Amino acid sequence: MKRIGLGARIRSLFSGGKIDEALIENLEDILIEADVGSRLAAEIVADVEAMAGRSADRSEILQALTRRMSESLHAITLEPAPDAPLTLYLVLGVNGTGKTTSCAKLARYYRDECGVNGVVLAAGDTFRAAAVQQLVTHGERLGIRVVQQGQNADPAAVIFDALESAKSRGERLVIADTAGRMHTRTDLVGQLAKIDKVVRRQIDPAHYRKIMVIDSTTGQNGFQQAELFHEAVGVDAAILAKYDSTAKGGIAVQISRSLGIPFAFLGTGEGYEHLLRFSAETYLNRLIGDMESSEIDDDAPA
Ligand SMILES: Nc1nc2c(ncn2[C@@H]2O[C@H](COP(=O)(O)OP(=O)(O)OP(=O)(O)O)[C@@H](O)[C@H]2O)c(=O)[nH]1
Ligand SMILES: [Mg+2]
Repeated sequence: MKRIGLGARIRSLFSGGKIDEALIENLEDILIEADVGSRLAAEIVADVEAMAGRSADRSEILQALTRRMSESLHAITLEPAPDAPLTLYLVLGVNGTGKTTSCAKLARYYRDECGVNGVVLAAGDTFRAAAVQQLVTHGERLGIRVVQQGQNADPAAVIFDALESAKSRGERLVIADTAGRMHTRTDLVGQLAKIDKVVRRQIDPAHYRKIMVIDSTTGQNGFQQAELFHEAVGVDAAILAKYDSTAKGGIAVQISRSLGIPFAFLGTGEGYEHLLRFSAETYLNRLIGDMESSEIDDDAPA
């Protein structure tokens, strides 16, 4: 899949060579369109303007841009501690962001790439029968055990069951899916807080993380989602999903900078292996791209 990256747009902006007021305004617009957020966009542009005074060239401008964005990004490595008997990752977010797919990707990643012995999936989205089935299907394809109690079961009970059975089997990581819920629905977000409260009694908080999945194609709305979930339950880390499907994705900078939520992974496709560990470099390479190439090829190895 090809997309026109920010870098290509910025490159064409500077192709005339002359750095004037119109160009600076255009740069600000491009950054805002990429969901970097108006405040940070203004800061970056102020940097560029300062450089323009001493006739900066294109590569210097890209450097300033990359540096400013990098400074705003927090990355986190999420891995079960080697000495932890059991770790729980609770995956949450609004509807359709990529939670269930991310649960499956995480299960594969921890088993195959981190060598975690005993990874279990918990079907904590009990709102729809199809949601349970979706996770069960992933489990079958991956050869990973899925704990489920069917539709309408209490999600906290499903996760409890997963933790208890994992303990007795000596398994080390439970990844729990949850139902998608609108961030604006306080009752639904409240239910999540309840799950969190119940679960906290069963697992050592040092080995329990809440991971929010943000859909990079939803734009500015992703910021409000993160803000409200963070207020309600405290988000430990985020996954920026569907990063392959947009030339935007600047929302991660805003979320990281304003809310202090670190990013752990990037979702870069629908396949199980389409999960990259988040780093400012990987993220910005894809967002801004290489000034020398006009397109980012998502099929290329990361
Ligand atoms: N291109 C692309 N598609 C993705 C990615 N992650 C998830 N998807 C797709 O997004 C759609 C929704 O994914 P789900 O995992 O079902 O999302 P969800 O958050 O569990 O949805 P609900 O349970 O309905 O709230 C599916 O078609 C996935 O294949 C990604 O990183 N890239
Ligand atoms: Mg789901």
